[in-house]
Amino acid sequence: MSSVGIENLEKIKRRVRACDYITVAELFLRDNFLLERPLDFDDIKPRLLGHWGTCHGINVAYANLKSFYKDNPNFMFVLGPGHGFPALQANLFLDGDLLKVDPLATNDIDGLAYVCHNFSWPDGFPSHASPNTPGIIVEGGELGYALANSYGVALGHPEKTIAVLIGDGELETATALDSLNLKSLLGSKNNGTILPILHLNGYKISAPSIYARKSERELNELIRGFGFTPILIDGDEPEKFQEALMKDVPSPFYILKTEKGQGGPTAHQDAHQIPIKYPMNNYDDLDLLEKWLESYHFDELFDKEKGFML
Ligand SMILES: Cc1ncc(C[n+]2csc(CCOP(=O)(O)OP(=O)(O)O)c2C)c(N)n1
Ligand SMILES: [Mg+2]
Repeated sequence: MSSVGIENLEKIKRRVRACDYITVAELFLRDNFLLERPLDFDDIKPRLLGHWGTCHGINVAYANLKSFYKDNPNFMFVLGPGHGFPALQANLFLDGDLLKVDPLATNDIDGLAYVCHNFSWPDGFPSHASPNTPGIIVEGGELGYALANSYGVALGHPEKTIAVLIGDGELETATALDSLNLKSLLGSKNNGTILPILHLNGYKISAPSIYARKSERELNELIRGFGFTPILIDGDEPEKFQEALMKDVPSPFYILKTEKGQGGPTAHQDAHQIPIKYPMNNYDDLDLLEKWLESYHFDELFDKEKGFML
């Protein structure tokens, strides 16, 4: 029997579904954000530019951490793979954090339309996390700095807990890999707690990541060598994630294993950026996108006037 309440687990799942839907809507849609009529070519952005593959894992991590740490002011989430901005933006919108700095991001259909239409759009939001993103300390685009920046923020702040999501491709950068040594240098009671989460989705752009090709034992030994205790979260079941967060071990290092592009129409190596190429002028692609969006049943999660129902 799980010690995590069923109600909480359901809430986490609904939140992930909502954020996955918004992520896909940001990437593809310029109109018809609630699918109130059949999708048309005119509803699709003419130029599709963004990254899907990393986003489901980000939504899973965000929802689980938010549920566990609630609104603890000393907790912080740092995202390494800033190309996953549509997922980050979906979460900031859902929590009302975007609204605090942007009065147009209201919790209703107008706010949803604003967030989705303007993602990766001229004079709108960029495609990657940027200095305009509320709460940002790591700009998207250049991988590798998330861990080092987080250790910097935690320096002299023992009250802080910072969860840092690192891509498995990102961990191949010299910066990210060597930042694991900061555990020996700065992992003291005078500084805050760093919780690294390796997002083991198997791939970097289209090639397999080195860490995903290591055996579980080999990867665990590597992590132990840096002074951390590896904790595998195999799959995106919130029950497993919550139980992992509850584990009382020194210096945990979570390994979140998901499928790259999970929930989308293509797997792994084809899921990195835009997994459906021509929904703006090809009926098969348009149909595929419509089915993908419908699979989240967003109408159960969002009301036009009242906003999120989670
Ligand atoms: C320092 C650096 N090198 C290369 C890139 C180009 N790049 C963008 S995304 C990406 C793949 C990242 O893979 P991973 O960290 O595994 O993220 P995910 O699989 O979740 O997309 C790469 C290499 C970059 N952004 N920064
Ligand atoms: Mg990866």
